[in-house]
Amino acid sequence: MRFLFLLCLKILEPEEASLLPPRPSCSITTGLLVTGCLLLVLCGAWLLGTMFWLHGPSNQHLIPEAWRFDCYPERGVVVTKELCEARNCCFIPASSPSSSATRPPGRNGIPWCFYPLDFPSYSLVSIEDTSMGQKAKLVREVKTYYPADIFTLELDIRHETDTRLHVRITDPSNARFEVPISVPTATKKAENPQYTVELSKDPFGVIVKRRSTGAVVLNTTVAPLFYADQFLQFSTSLPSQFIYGLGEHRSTFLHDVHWNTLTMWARDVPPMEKTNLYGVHPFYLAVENEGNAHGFFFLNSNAMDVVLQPAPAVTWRTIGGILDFYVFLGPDPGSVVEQYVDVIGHPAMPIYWALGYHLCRWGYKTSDATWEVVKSMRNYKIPQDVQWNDIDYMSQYMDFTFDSTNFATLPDLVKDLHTHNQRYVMILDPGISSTQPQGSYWPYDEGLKRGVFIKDAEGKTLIGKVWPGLTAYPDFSDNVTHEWWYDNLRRFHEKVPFDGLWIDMNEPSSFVDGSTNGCPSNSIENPPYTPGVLGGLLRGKTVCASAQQKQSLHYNMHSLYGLLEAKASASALKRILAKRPFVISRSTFPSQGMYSGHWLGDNRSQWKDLYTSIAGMLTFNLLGIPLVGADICGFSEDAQEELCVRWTQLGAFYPFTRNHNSIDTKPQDPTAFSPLAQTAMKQALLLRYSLFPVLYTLFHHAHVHGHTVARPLMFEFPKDVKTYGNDKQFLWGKGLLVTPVLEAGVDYVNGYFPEGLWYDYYTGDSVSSKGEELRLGAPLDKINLHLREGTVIPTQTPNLTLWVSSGQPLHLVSALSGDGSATGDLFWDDGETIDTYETNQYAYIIFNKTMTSQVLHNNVEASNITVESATFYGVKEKPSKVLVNSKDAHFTYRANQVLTVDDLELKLSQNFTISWM
Ligand code: MIG
Repeated sequence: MRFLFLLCLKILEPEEASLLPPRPSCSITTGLLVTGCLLLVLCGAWLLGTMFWLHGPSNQHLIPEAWRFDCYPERGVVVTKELCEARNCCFIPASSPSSSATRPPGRNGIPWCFYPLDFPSYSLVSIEDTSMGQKAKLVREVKTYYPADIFTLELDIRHETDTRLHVRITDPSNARFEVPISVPTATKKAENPQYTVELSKDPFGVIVKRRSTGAVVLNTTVAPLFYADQFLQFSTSLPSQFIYGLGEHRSTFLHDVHWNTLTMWARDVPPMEKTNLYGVHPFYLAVENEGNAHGFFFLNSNAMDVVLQPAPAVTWRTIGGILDFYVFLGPDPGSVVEQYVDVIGHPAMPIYWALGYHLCRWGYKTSDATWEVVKSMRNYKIPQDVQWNDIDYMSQYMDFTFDSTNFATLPDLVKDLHTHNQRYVMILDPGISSTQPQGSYWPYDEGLKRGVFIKDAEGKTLIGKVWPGLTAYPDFSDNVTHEWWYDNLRRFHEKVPFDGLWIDMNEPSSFVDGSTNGCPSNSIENPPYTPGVLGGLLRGKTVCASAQQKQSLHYNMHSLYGLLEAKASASALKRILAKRPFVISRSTFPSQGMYSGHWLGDNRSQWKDLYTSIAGMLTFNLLGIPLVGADICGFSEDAQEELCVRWTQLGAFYPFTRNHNSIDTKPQDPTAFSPLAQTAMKQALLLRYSLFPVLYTLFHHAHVHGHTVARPLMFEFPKDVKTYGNDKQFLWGKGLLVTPVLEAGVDYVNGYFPEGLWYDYYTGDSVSSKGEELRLGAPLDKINLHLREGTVIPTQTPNLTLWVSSGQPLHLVSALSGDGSATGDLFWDDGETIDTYETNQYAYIIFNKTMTSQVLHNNVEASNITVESATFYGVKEKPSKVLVNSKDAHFTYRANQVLTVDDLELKLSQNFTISWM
């Protein structure tokens, strides 16, 4: 099978392609030959060789269905032979049932109209070496079927690092829109690149291989290159069907490559499959057959389709900007993510309480009602760090106001939270009410004065509609707007001393399409090709594509709105609070992690949504936004008790853990349920709080090294194919495995355990897995947790807030590997000062071997933290003696090979050793 793919690929190689006749002939022989190719799958590779020689140049008809690249992607058109041939493409109704009449050809099925191998593309006409690699000139002779081809292009290949290749294709005679995020500028060509780059001249193409294995990680010769003003397209083969990333979409973690079109264009819509959602992330991670991984980042913000097909191959089809992409060579999945975030920016280190439990809902009718919930959480002694308010707190849903009747006590509530070491976060929507009497609403008056709002095509303030009625939209691509946003926040903070911000509706969302005056009719609003955006129009539920922003047309800037709002919000919070800013954003774009976290939007209180939240969480970790979680217990619909318990258990392991609920649904905070359910939820949250040192340290590694926090099993076991599709379990870091219950009415769960020793977190019982599925007991009050051999984690006695928890003594838990070793670490600082790592105000301790602690860095008073106890899982024989810093110590040993040493009172700030004999 693999051999066949290689040969089919071979057919597409440029030398052969250039021999083909200039006009496509999609005649009857095509059918025969296609059948021939299918036959070959059955009859073996030597036949293919024979066919190849026999049929020579006419073998373009051998293009197997999986390798047909769509020549007619337009939706809502029934593609006929005539329409197709007018594009000089091949028309062959596909054979398989997946292309039946119910699916219009060209959409999510085998394309009936596809490019012949000799479809005109660009050719490379000159090339020169540069200090970073090569520059070349590309020329197209024949125009495409889209207007405004750019016939001459410049190709710039930069060998930026040994694991990072950067390719840009630009129009040398006209500047085009480029995404305004800052990327590293390399100045020296990589010396030992892990990749090779080959260029095909005619047709032009880039082929990137992994040097060590020869694996083809990129090959753009598989389909023609398009570079028209509003239609830019290229395709590449993929080395396997294992591809991840490409947010934001509702799907399994591992993408389906069977004619799966993922459209990207920020959109306010409750998550559903095959629909563009809130954020845009044109990045994928792919696995090669040897278990190596690489990444691909297309730095482009225009509306686009990403088409996956079973060849396997991917097509990038965008309607603006330039072609600017990166290839990351990994070779393991974790390093791919590191290399990606080196380009887009590392995620911020969160303020400590960001990792506590957050409680929210839409529909607390008053500040007192909000306060009641906080009080009853305290009464029931359920951990809670942060209380939130949704739009209910505002006066007529206007930003920077609060309802002086129903939320009169809001300032008092916030003060009360602060005296209990708790925090307050409230929502802000971007739409600013434009209809208040002049002089009565500062944000709008001042915004007009400073010219901060997005303009329509004629240069007038564009008016849309959101919760407060008619609204104008701040243009966050303008620094003047950042200053105005800051001024608003500062003024409001004097009234309500909030601690963080929830930025919603920032796709940006509007209840009218375009504007209250509609949108002009032109090629920006109705491009020659519109990607598969929900509703079919760029302006659907947002502002006009032709609207004007400081940096460019909304057409180009649309999907950057959430990123730029988060940037403005984070910088304002830093100035107001002088602490690490806490921002959670609905719309996101690459580099968002530097400014905010993300929640997965308007899910439902259903078991299916519980399950898909894992894929969402893992995908955003891979996209450099580790501070992510779904609405625990579900946003819309009433949450059933059992679901809410299971969701709280899983949610306790979301990096960002917030229970949020829609208006007019039953309360679903932990206090709303039976004592049994409450206890189970409380236990799950206490468990999370006890693991705070682990989580905090993982965020440190995310911030400094670009590691994932919630991590798919395949990241740690990339050679184990059985982990590739697993999105029902995940790890925290390298060694804490979470196996949640995802269905109703069960008291067990099946979980996959990659080969090795695993320890039950609670008991220390070990299981040695050959790489198998195990059935685990899971009564309602339990979430299964396992430690991977070789892991040490620092835990703490939990309390009701992280402020209290984080002062408690540590308990070290070591899961020994077969040879008796284990490693772990701890990052510690004051939890809120900005840039503690960068300015050396932290402690960093590693734990290794059978247990020595090594204080690698100690620039804060971590000395007031002590290590109280250490537990070792997998101590094969009962020790006769345990030594702590060479002194005899008291210990207990259990038959399941668990050794515990108590009453240690070791100072964390000093190296220590625990050993036994
Ligand atoms: O049009 O602020 O996703 O979390 O509760 C709905 C009300 C606006 C959408 C958010 C949701 C929030 C809701 N918002």
